[in-house]
Amino acid sequence: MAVALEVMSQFGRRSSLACPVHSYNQDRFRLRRQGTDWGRLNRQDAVNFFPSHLHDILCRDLPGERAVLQAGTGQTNNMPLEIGNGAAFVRFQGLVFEGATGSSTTNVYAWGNAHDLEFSACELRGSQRQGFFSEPSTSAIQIIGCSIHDNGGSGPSQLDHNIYIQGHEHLLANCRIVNAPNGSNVQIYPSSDRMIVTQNTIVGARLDGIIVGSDGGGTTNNLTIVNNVIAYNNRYGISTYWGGTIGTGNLATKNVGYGNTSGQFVGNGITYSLNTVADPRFVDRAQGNLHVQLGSPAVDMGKIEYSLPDDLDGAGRPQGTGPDAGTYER
Ligand SMILES: [Ca+2]
Repeated sequence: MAVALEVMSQFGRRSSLACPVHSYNQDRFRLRRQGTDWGRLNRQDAVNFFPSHLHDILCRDLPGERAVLQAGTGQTNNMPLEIGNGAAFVRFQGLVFEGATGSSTTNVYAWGNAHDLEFSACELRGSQRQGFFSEPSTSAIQIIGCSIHDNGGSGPSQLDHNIYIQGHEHLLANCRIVNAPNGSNVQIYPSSDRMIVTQNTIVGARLDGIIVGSDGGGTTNNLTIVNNVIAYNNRYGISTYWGGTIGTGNLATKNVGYGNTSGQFVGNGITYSLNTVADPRFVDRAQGNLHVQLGSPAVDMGKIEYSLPDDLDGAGRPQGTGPDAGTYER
């Protein structure tokens, strides 16, 4: 798989990219601004451009704008972003990744030894297959405060997921993850270690809210799923599939599960503790408003050790007597 990164602004006239990144697959990286091809950047260009930020690069939208990174067409540039071997300490903020095409594709593809990446306040939408995909060799990827929705639908039945995550020490937090029409919202499989999934609202997958598992030589160990609201998925809230070794050290606690068609918290290889099965009382699920009403079981039930300093709207956490489960604090 390969990529071309094209950057366009929804607002048309200005670029929305504050800086180019340097850590990339340098033979396959391209920036486009208002139809003007900046050409391929090589590593030295980037070093000259940001000499003091060689190992701490921020790639974000400009104030008031929202950059959209789209896939091209064809197998050589079918993913909006590929970030691989040698990429580290890069933060992507406020960007939209959309429209990955092809038979094996994803809006964001992390591979090789890519590590210490951050995606915050981003949106991943409309991929033909996966929304986000990371290989088992990646580590320390943080996906925080993102909206990840409506990815998948063109792959084999049940094999497209909003997030298909593998690797070590990843964090998935404060995200709104909804509508996976051909799979699960989050698939943690088949190989990961020490991942944390906290304070997400996970709704409306064809299959599970979160599925955890193994296959071949890998397995999923030391996973913590905490402070999430997982509701109205069309199979389980959380479930497991162990095609290989059953994982150890996996814990799901302080989550709210409700309305998942086949069951809420099931499967061996995870210790379930102190989860709640009750209606989270979304404000208006039909209209996509997944804030919770007063009296929701999600309110104040979260573990403070896994709570972020603010919610998806930027409101401070915790409000009231404790942090809420899910993406929104009240
Ligand atoms: Ca609260």
